[in-house]
Formats: sequence, structure tokens, C-alpha cells
Amino acid sequence: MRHSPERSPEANDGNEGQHEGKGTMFNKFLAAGAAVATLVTAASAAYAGKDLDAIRARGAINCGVGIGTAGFMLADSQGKWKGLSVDVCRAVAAALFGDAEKVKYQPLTSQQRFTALQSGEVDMVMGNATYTLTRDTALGLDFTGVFYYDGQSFLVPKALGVKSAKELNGATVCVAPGTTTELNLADYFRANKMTFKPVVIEKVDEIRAAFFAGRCDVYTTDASSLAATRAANVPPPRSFDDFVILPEIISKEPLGPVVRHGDNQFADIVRWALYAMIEAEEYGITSKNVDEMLKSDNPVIKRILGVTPGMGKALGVDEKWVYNIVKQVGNYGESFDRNVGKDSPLKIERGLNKLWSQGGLQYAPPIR
Ligand SMILES: N[C@@H](CCC(=O)N[C@@H](CS)C(=O)NCC(=O)O)C(=O)O
Repeated sequence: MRHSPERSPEANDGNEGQHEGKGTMFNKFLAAGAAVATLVTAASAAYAGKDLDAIRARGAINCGVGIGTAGFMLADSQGKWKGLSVDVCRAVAAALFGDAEKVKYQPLTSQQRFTALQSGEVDMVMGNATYTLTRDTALGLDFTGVFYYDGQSFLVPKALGVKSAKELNGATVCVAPGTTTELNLADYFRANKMTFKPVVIEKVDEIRAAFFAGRCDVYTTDASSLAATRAANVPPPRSFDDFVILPEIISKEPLGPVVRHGDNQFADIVRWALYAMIEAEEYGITSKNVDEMLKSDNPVIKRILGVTPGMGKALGVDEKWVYNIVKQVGNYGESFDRNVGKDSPLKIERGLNKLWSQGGLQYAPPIR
């Protein structure tokens, strides 16, 4: 069932079929369109799962996020959640409801996030969760992509005089439980024949407080989170420049949206909402120019924005799903720059998170 609808749309606009005679294109187009319509209807009916039904009936997505990390997930003084991770929840709501505001945020610690997802307390987790085999299988979860390619590092006070992670033998290290961080830390020190004393604290604000109070020499987590901590959480009179992130990146931390096993259609919507943000950046579609782009002659852009219908129907959402995401949330690059990149206090480089076409790893499969 799932295979058939994918095959037919390939013939749709003829822009990759140079080997085919022009005269046959239009007929193929009509035939393919009819086949897609039939198959897509059957597929959507078969895959409308109970999670998606419940979300639709509720009228909002329950999105699990962290406790509070600048640039990624942070509630402002009005209680409005903002950040790159939050924007993925908003993109899913824009695709599903045409309204990025239809999200209820549930702050969760690293220890709570997957249990909350398994129990149905939340529909998806945007808690800077690393995509790993055991989480994807034994925990009964599904990662639907990678919204940020990260890696683990170490934050130390400059006064410690340490220049490399290799100098951390015997250090006291603050770390959160239930994380890949905890496991990598042990592996790294063992591999480098060093010892450490862990200080394990569940809540991120309490970890930061412990670190700044000197209860540990080092704070280790994803480099993105260390950059956020350094930019937003250093208590005066000390400031940003009193701390350094060591140069070693000791792990791969591909951070992804997570859903439960069992509702493939909802997983598809979460997967493609993120891909839509990435694809929009690749085709130069921004929140500022998306209305202009509706008039584009480019068949790819017409299909992405639903001017040529079909993609919304295939996904089981409104044809304007990508338009709504880009208009209300922005494309991936806009969200990155605004929240964690050059237009934010964090000033994180795009690095691995550049588009594939610009030397990075961010790559969306085609919306077609
Ligand atoms: N990516 C790692 C670590 C992610 C993680 O949960 N880190 C926590 C503890 S430092 C965090 O940054 N939470 C952010 C927050 O609660 O705002 C994982 O998936 O295990």
C-alpha cells in the first residue's frame, strides 16, 4: 500500500524525464494523477492512526520540550515558548491545523521525556534528544529526522586554566541522568585512561546552578546547550568570557523529533514538517517572500507550496501546509539564524547544519 502512491508522482511534471518523448508527457501526467488520487485516498484511510485522531479531536499538539535552554526551548515572561526546537512543534501544528500556535508545551527533564511520550502524556518530544538505536527500537519510539547535528563537549571556567579535555583527569563533572551525555562521558574518560567524579543532577537549571557555584569543575552536555548556557545563564559578576567550551567534540549527537511507535501518519507529518522547513530554505522560500513565491513558475516551488496540489493530500493535511509553515514559522535557515545563529545572542555557526548544497548535512528528501 505504501509503495504505490510514491511511484506515480515521479512522472508528474516531466522536469527530470529528459529521456522521454515530449508528446507522451501530458497523457502520462493525466494517468499518473488519476492513479495517485485513488491510491492516496486508500493509503490515508488505512494509516489514520489513533494518535492523530486524538490530536485532531483535541485541536492541539502536546509537545514535550526541555525545562529551559536559550535559543532552543525557553518560555518568555509571557509564557510564550520560543526556540529552534519549539519551532519544530510549531511547524507540525502549522501543517496539521494551519496554525502554529496550536501547541501545548510540556517541560520535561531528560529523565522524564521518553516515559512521558510512551505513556501518551505528550504526542512528540522536542527535547534535544539524540537519535540512537536503542531509543529508536527498545524504547518503542521513532525518530523522524535530525533538526540539529550536535556533539558533546565540555564547559569550564577560564580560571581553571584547562585548554583541552585531555587535561581533565580527576575532574568533578556535572551531568544529567538518562542522557547519551552520561554514557559518552564514561566512554571518553575510560578510553583516555582518565578518571572523573560524576555529579548527576536531573534538572538543567539545577545543573547550571551547581556548576556556577563550583560544585563541579566541568559541565558536559551537547555543545549547543553549552553555548546557550554560556550566552544566557552566567550569573553576574562573571560573564560569557569567564568560561570556555573546550575544543574536543567527543560524540555524535544528531538531535531529532521523537514520536511513539504506532501511528505512521502522525510520524509522517512530523517528519515532513521538518523537511518542509529545510526544503523551503533550499528553494529560497522565506516567511518574507512566500506570498510572492505563490506566483512562481518553478514546478518544484509550485508543488511545495501546494499551488500544484497533491502533496497535502498525500500527507493527509491541507495543501497549504508548507505555505503555513513557512509563513508562520519560517524556513530552517530563518529559524536557525533567529534562535541560535547570527541574529541571536548565541551566535552558533551553521557548521554541520548548513544545507547539503552549502557543505553541510541538512538535506531534505524531495517533496514530490
Ligand atoms: N542529547 C542528549 C542530551 C540532551 C539533554 O537532555 N540534555 C538536557 C540536560 S543538560 C538538556 O539540555 N535539557 C534542556 C532543558 O531542559 O532545557 C540526549 O538526548 O541524551
